[in-house]
Amino acid sequence: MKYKILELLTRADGYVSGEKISEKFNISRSAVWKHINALRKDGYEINSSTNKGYRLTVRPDTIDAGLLEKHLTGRVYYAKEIKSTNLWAKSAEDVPDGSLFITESQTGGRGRLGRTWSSPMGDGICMSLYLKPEISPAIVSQLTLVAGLAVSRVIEDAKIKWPNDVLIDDKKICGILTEMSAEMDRAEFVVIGIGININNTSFPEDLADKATSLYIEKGVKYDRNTIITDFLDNFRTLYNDFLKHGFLALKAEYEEKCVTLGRKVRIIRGEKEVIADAVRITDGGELVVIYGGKETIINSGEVSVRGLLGYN
Ligand code: BTX
Repeated sequence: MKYKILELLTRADGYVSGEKISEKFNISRSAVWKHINALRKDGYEINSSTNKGYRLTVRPDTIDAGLLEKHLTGRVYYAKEIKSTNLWAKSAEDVPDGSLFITESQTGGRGRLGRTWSSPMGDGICMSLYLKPEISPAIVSQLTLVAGLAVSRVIEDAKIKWPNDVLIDDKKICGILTEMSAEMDRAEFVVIGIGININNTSFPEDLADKATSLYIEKGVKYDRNTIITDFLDNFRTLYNDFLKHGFLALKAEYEEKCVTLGRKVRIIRGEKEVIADAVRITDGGELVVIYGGKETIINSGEVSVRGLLGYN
């Protein structure tokens, strides 16, 4: 119940009267008071005024597992610090479909191809969604695109760099790493690891020119719980569309948000590098490029794509 009240206060523009809360949830005024006090104990600052009611003024700057669980079909696994939420999710047992592994800080955050993901304490969002979709392993990589699209809906001004980065002004604000355990024709489970830079005030020197955070871009601190719940709600809608209709259903929005298209990209395959023009996305979420006068389809698993203009 306290989370229902919290949501009501979060969405309200100003005060909400105790009477309105008690009517809406069919509980007594003293029960409302009890839940408000429980939220205060959790670190929420809630003003109360005899005439006007209650108003949420400050949210605690920690991940609120109970709140997040309301936006999931599975469970929340929370740790203050962990090596990597992807590794944690992959090694956990009896995990219900639609669960979320989340932490305040990773000591060994992982990127693709053995790269690392910087995850300092309390600044960003480091989380891994655990899903058991009934899909072929061949299309699991498309879930990276679904997650990227969900992030881009939640982060203002965000664009997608195919396949797995979300950028603001050509700087990386989010990275996505999708991993799976599969049999020949069926994915057993999929882990979608998502790192989003939220309240970071600066980055280590080697990242400073290519990474950004919401705080750096917008100049205000953001409530991570609100961003995560928005993400989860958007992801669920997109994921259901994807399971029902395939990536095709999301392609138009993805192309609209994708900054890779129309640019020159560098395609790196092992030691080999070619410069190509990125032209479109296929119905299966692959990137179509032109080089040497020919169209080639690039699958997200096999290459790194770097633009020639700046980092992207
Ligand atoms: P990626 O290989 O595309 O990007 C990794 C590269 O991005 C690094 O080599 C570095 O240049 C740069 N980078 C590192 N940290 C940051 C950062 N905080 N912001 C911007 N750029 C950075 C992208 O891989 C996939 C990242 C997934 C991270 C999530 S966090 C939760 C989950 N657990 C886990 O271990 N990984 C995922």
